[in-house]
Amino acid sequence: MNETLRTLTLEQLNQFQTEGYIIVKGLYSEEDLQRIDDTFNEISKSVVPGYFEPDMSASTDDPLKRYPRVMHPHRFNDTAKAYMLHKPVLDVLEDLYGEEALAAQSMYYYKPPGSRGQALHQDNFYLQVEPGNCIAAWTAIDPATLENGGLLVVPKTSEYEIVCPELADSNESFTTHYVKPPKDEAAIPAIMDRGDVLFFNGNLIHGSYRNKTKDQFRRAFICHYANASATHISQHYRPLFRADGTAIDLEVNPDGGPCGIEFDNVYPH
Ligand SMILES: O=C(O)CCC(=O)C(=O)O
Repeated sequence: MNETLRTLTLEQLNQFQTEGYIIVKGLYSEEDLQRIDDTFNEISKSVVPGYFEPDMSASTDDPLKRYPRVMHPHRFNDTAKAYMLHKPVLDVLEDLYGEEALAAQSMYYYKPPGSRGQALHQDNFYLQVEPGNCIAAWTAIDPATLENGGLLVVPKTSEYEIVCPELADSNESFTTHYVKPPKDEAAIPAIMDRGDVLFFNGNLIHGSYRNKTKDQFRRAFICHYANASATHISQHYRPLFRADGTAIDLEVNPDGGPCGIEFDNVYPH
């Protein structure tokens, strides 16, 4: 056991470093999960301009019109902010980074029955954390399966460079970017129980298929973090937050990324 690790075993740290992801159990109590359920059930009933803009009258042609993802709930809801800074999650991140983590983003996906997935992509294409990388903490609020459109990961692509995306199939993905996995690498499902947290590296290719069930939502609370020694991030993720809830600002990353400066990579991830 490495003395400097707070919560992970050396084996878990090695898995993250070689595969690009790990699933950690037991970071949330059922009481925490119930509080998250209640908070986002309440949010789903109203419009929050700029962050959650459902079409309340939507007929059922696209279930995501009624239940789009909630963007940056920590900017308008204290419970979301508290769970973005959930200490057991920050402790894992500190082990993964080898330094303190700063919270950059929160999101909540309802992913109702029948809704499209999110094509394969790489998070640090959007967040542009430098030097260092972003890490996602993807918490399953419902069990995540292949059938209900749980998360897919392409192992070891954490070693793959950030590439300029192609166009996604809009019949299957609600986002427009698609990153093709390297030859001979395939996406595999991360099967998770309610409350499990999947941590993955910002270069890792990941995404999700359609929710093929007729009656199950596939809810997830998703946060992205930067290492405290990073100096730059894309402008959409500022300010960041320290564990004590205070805001901290990094410089805006002027780098256009692998597509060049003309490319619209500002789509809010
Ligand atoms: O939860 C999903 O379906 C996709 C989420 C995702 O890819 C992300 O947050 O980067």
